[in-house]
Amino acid sequence: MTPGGVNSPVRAFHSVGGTPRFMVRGEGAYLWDADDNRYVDLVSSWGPMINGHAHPDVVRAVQETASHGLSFGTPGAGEIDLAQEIIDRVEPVEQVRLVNSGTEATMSAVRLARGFTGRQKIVKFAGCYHGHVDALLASAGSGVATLGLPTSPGVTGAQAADTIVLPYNDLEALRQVFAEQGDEIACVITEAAAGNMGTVAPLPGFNEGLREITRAAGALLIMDEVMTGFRVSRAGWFGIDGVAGDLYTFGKVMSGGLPAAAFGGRSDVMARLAPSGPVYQAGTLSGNPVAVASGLANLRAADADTYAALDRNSKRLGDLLGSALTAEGVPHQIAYAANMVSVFFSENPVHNYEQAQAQQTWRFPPFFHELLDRGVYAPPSAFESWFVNAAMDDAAFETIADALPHAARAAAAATAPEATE
Ligand code: KE4
Repeated sequence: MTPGGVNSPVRAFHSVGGTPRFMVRGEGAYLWDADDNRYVDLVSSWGPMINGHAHPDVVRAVQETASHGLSFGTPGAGEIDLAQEIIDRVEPVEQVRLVNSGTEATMSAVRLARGFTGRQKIVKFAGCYHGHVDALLASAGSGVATLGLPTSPGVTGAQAADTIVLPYNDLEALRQVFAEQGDEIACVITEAAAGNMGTVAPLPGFNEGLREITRAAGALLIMDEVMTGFRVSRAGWFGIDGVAGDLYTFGKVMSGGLPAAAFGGRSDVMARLAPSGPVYQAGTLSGNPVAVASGLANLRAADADTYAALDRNSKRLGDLLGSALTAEGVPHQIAYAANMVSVFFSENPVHNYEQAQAQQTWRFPPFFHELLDRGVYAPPSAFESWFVNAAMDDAAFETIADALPHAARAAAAATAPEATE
């Protein structure tokens, strides 16, 4: 019926084994599966649900908007309000175009950067995932890393020929590439903080270096904030380090859980987009009134207390993870990028994809399943970030704290697979 039984590979539990849970309901910090098992949700739909599931303001906004019709294919007031909310929050963003997924956002932003600069080459970093755009799937993170795919069949040499892949957090490698071919490079696209190889924060000065090197060469800097946007602060990662990109991509939180995403940035660059300019980009359901209502309500429900709760809950989760694994003597790193968090089964800190891949991933499946069996739904992959939400209360953390010693013991007892010839 559906390849692999899922509509997105990382949901298939391939890297952890077992049977994916079919979730039927979410409320606050919890999900329920089709067998009425309850879980504390640490995936939050891969980011959007910062206010928890079925937040009343979001549900009401969706219900009210839907009652007036679902889609008109015309401009509508809601899309202006959502664009304004994004512009008000992220100072370098002067104009916004709404789309339906993060993939569409990054695909469109890269096309715009090429159109604006008249250049062809793009730079991305290994382990960063920017959606399943042909030109960006090389050495990608998330599901590509989870399934151990080097890149993806179907992406032709021509489509990837202009993509330069460098190690994340390596400014020297970037300087070298720009010294050799800087005048051919349209853009550098980076996750403002990497969350798709596990959580890997930019080292101090890395994002500043990207800004300086791209500006000097007349290339654009695309900050992919699909995951970090409106989660790590009300202004996303820009609110953390203040490094201004030329273009941004957003999704997840700004969708409230419905299909909505966006790209935006400098008005002189965005002016090149059709119909103002020649760079074509379009979408039947772009700015869909119901999706826009969901995103707007989700953003408006996220006040200072929400962001304080996200920060507090992320630290509390990380502390619980660390103490349980330490108690069982399991080699691990608890990695943070603001309030994004993940665990690497590694003796050493992880600053790039090669180091992430070197972790003892074989410890993850038993760890994951012990949590799952005890009512904690963690991301089913060692190459993902864990997502807290503001609805997590003491009861939720008690469930996590009760499950973790069992999960840590399972991780400790895990044995490395026989080395294959
Ligand atoms: P979507 O096309 O999945 O809406 O967004 C792609 C994307 C772009 N940029 C970043 C930084 C992202 O994290 C993503 C999507 N993230 C993954 C989670 N690691 C989506 C989960 C999935 O593929 O099912």
